[in-house]
Amino acid sequence: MKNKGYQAWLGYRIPAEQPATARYGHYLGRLVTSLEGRQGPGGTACAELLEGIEASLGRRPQILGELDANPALVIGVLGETAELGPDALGMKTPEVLPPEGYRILTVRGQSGGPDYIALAGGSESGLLYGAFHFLRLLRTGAGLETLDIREAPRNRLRMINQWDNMDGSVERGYAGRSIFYKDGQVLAGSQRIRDYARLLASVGINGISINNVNVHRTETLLLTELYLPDVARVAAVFRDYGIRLYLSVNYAGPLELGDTDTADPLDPSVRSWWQAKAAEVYRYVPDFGGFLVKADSENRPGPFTYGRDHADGANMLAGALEPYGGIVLWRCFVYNCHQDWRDRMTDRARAAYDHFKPLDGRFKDNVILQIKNGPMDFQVREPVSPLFGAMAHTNQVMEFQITQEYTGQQKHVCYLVPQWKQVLDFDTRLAGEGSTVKRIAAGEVYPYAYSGFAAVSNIGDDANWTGHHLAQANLYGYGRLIWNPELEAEEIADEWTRLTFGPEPAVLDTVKGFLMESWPIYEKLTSPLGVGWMVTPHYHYGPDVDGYEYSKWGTYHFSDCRGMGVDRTVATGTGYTGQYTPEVGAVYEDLETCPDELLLFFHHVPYTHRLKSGKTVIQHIYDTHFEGVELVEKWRSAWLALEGKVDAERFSEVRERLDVQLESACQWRDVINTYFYRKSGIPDAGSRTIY
Ligand code: GCV
Repeated sequence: MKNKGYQAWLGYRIPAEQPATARYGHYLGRLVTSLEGRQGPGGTACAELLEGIEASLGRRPQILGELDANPALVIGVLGETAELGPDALGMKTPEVLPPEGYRILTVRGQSGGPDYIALAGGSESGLLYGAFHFLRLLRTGAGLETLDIREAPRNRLRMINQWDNMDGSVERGYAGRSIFYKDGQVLAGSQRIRDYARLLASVGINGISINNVNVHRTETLLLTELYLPDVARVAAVFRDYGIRLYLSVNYAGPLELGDTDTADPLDPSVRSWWQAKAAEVYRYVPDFGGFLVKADSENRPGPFTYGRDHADGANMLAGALEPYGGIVLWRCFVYNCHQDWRDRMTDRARAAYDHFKPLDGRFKDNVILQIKNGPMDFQVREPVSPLFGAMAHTNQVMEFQITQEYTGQQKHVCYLVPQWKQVLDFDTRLAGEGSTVKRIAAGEVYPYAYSGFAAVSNIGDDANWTGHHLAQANLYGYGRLIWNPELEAEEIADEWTRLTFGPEPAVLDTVKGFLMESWPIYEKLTSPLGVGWMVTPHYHYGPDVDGYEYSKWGTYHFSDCRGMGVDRTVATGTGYTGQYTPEVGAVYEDLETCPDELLLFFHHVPYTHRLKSGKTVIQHIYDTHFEGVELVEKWRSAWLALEGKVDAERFSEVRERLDVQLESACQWRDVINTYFYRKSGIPDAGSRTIY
């Protein structure tokens, strides 16, 4: 018997008390389709509907090749039959569906006409997304009588990046071992991979890179005959779910495999090696997505070694993939990781912009720069990267981190959709007012040939995929949000909770409440006012205020007996604020207008500096740390009150994690408060216990 969390949000339980469900039999007893048993996303859509409807109705629908006089669900690609034609679906040309879009319409039989539900995709992938939408409706007990839905994804690329290594470990993985590899082998035939593809497709993901961006010796061999047959098998699984497969590649691959003497991107032997490699990969995987590359970053090889720049490097790979329609996702996480902490003017936050902005216009059309959402590294709170949107002539995708490296490692609940939502809504002003991140990512501000999102996955082989049951909400939420960035974080939390735990009001309110409070709680405990990095080095869990302070990583808070924070102003600091448009930069530059939550990211201030909230910085630190623990204590009682309302397995597994979270919260409170009390000598106005 699998863990209750294994089905995640796809359990297809129907709430028995919903009156609407009693009427499902009217349409769902019969499925009109030509896709049964077929391979590809259309066949998958059909299989998912059959299984999901059977779980709802208690019986499998009858399959028909054509609609007759009786009500039915009719599925297929738009225009495939008259019932699925633009006229029947009330769609006047030219407003046809984009390939990944779908239409769901209840066609009420008027004057003797047919009575059916049409589910049409712009392509088979669109149909699959529509099928999952339809099943969400069933699972939440929605009525079917007046469906009138038209959906299409706002973003073209909707990717997941696995940071899985072939020894079975997962870099920054907090949910067990890899589902893709074990002991140097690809688990190509694994059911787990298929079930994962299904989870991803159900929230609209259309691309996946299956190995860590840090590509070591064994993973370099993924591009060779040794492993390409396995890669092809994995690609075939994802293909059935409309998801294209990508590989992370080692920039120095030809050199490290001993096939060339150099990895210089302008060297003819290197260029022809990659060309031959691309041809070989496409022989195995004809719809291969392309390469993801981490170059000249954190000691990985790259074009800098040869005096070349990143446009030279990326274009060389892009040229090799071009004949096959493949793309290069080139990461911009490039900075000096051997910095001298004594040097206060070198600013890691500036690095991506300084490296890449001057290269705008030099990249080939099939290169996409992949830019982390913040200028540092997936901290609890960072401003939006000034590079995003700053290159009008270079395709870009934004990279999020679903795995909770700096946000509680799936021991703490930390629902990240509200954080991402703030990023998406941020107005860069790069092409005037309204140049929000979500519009740039969707290719609505500049005519990018490719754009969208990528994110680092949070799953492993733990029975419930994500370690913490509630961390599933982040994987779900990522997919839903990048499909439609207008969705609210709370709406997604509500949807996920209903699908995962059912409609019981007490459970719904409590779980949704946890999700919505969770990021602010983690911020209260760990990263006052945008400063970040006060974590145990390397592990990034638990407090160690000076752990990175005298290190080479460029991640400092500069706390002394008077104050703290990083001066990133143009006037007196590193000049980082100057990388934003003047309107945005001015807001951060000025202490008066800089938002409290980012104050210490942009300014070094005395502990007695008064925030907009009216509190001093030091009192804010004390208060938020006490509040953080109190809130987690409240959560614990709230969860205990759900005993009997949540299945015993998930109840006790979540309770265990909450105990861990509470203990960790106390540690954060006491270490941070004590550290800053000892540094500043300023007592807490509330006279609470500080050590
Ligand atoms: C894959 C951070 C993480 C690394 C990660 C790196 C990256 O530095 O700590 O584990 O490496 O980001 O995004 O490349």
